[in-house]
Amino acid sequence: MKRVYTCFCTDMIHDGHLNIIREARKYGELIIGVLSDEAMVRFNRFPSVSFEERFRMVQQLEGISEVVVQKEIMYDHVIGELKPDYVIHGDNWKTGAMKAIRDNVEELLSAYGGQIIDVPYTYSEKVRHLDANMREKLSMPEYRRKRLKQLIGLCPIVKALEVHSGLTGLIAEKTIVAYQGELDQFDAMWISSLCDSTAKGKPDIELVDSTSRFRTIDDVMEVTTKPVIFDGDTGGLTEHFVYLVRSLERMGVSAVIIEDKTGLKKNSLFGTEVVQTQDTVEHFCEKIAAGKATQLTDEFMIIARIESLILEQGMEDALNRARAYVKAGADGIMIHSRKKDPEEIFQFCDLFRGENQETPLVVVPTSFHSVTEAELAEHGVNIVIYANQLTRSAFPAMEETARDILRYHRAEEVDARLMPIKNIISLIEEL
Ligand code: SPV
Ligand code: MG
Repeated sequence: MKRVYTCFCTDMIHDGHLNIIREARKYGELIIGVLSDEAMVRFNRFPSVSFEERFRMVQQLEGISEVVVQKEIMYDHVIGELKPDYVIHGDNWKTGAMKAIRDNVEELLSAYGGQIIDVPYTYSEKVRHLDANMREKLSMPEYRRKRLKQLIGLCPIVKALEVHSGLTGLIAEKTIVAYQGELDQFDAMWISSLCDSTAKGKPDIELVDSTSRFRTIDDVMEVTTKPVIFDGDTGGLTEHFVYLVRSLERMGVSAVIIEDKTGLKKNSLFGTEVVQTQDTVEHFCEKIAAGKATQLTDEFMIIARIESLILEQGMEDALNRARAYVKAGADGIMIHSRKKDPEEIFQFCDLFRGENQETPLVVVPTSFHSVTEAELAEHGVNIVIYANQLTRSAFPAMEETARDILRYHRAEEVDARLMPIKNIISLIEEL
């Protein structure tokens, strides 16, 4: 009896999967691998049911000889172990990022004469409907809110990308790359005060009011499913912050990060070039505690951002504040720096982790951008935020286009570097 292998990374069984099973059985006995949650979040959507349930769901299918766990996206391990004669898959893996997986399987099978069976992908109305429902579920506040905590538990490091509109939200939601034999995507989205203000042509000084910032969150949430981390600036007055917490929680935001500054807040990347005042430990702790006392769900996170290194107050001050903020109830610590190299960030993380292994650590490597995610994870960082790169890449491109149209009095010269309208339209789905 020949051996056929397929991998399921799905929350529900539909006609497409049943078709694969039917086809596979024509070739031999079928072993199904169920992809781990860790691997699934790297290129697919977040599983809306637990791994155990997904495993049981596959076990209950008829006509299968064995169900195994597939831990990694790439098949090296599982093919090495099972040595299947065939690997069967929907032919949708022939294009896009998933092609990297097919290439990997092809190479592994060719080493011993195994073969791929590509089954035409089932594009039925029912499958489309089930898929849309699943996505809709992931976007609901009660499912989305808790996802950041779930991801911290799953990923070596959670990657958040700055978004400030529906369109940038779609980029964070849909961009998947295959590079050097790995697939990857962003896990979460950061609603930056800097970029949200910049998109409105305003300075980053807590001038854009919360109603307007909520509008941005709503625009993003309407077209995405990934969890949102909100840049809450200083959180404002404690009496106002508690209302902010309630509103964000209700919307399904996963976390708010507030920074320990007071008075007129300026962007941290100005450092000591402008007047910025750090809040007292006591007052900031009161704000954190008030927020924690207000929130209604266990999942919502209030992350305290320490500005001691930005304001050159020293490592000891940063660590003292971290201890105090955690004691006051902070669910995470963001440590910021505007140094070019990550040394002081590493130092803080190592010292903090020496005494606290639990509290999530967040960093924003804008200045110290040479640091890799793997290095950050080694120093105990849980969330990395790419806080402004989308805005900074779009701005010069748009400005150059405007200049060239003025220069040449027509649009031909710029056209070759523009995204075709067709591609923009295909990014945006219609119901
Ligand atoms: C933001 O993105 O608005 C931030 C991060 O607060 S930083 O600009 O580095 O201060
Ligand atoms: Mg900010």
